[in-house]
Amino acid sequence: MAILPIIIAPDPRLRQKSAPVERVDDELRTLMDDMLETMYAAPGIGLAAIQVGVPKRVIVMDLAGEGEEAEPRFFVNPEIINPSTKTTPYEEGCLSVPDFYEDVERPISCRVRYLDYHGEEQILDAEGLLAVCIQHEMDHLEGILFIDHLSRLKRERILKKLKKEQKFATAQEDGCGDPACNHPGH
Ligand code: QAP
Ligand code: CO
Repeated sequence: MAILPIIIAPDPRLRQKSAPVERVDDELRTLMDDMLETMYAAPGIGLAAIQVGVPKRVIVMDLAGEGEEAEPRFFVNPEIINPSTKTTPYEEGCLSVPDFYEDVERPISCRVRYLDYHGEEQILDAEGLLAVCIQHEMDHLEGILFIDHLSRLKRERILKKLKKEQKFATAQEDGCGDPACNHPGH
């Protein structure tokens, strides 16, 4: 198992559309295991493969609370069958949009068809946090982030702050502590 680096917005790789998985084999299970370990280490409750740079339709999730027994879930090629017309807001975050949390309005429940860890077809009726999380993660497969559901002003403000933080982090790594310094090669 391995902890993989998580891609942070506004990295263009997060905007790629993920491709369907052709077969659930040991190589894919290794990716799912690594994604789960990466998500637990963060810690987070859901992670899509594109967040670790792999444009495949794969999601891992675990909604178990602290002190509860782990409940890992794996979704390969998920499809939403019948989202409810009734929607509700939920305050979402994202490992690729660290430290920002905003209300997003989504269908309150949905049915999901997908392949599990063993490649078996499953159908799941999701509601509550499970429904929010599966819809958030399935957005990632289309290159969509939760901030895309916000007003343009809010989204731009968040992206600007993220960009600035990353510039600062890169400058520090490269031995220059000045956030205003953008000399090439520094
Ligand atoms: C998606 O998000 C989600 O900003 C999963 O500093 C979120 O695991 C679905 C996280 C809310 C439904 C409701 C975010 C960790 C984790 C951060 C996550 C952070 C550290 C987010
Ligand atoms: Co996310």
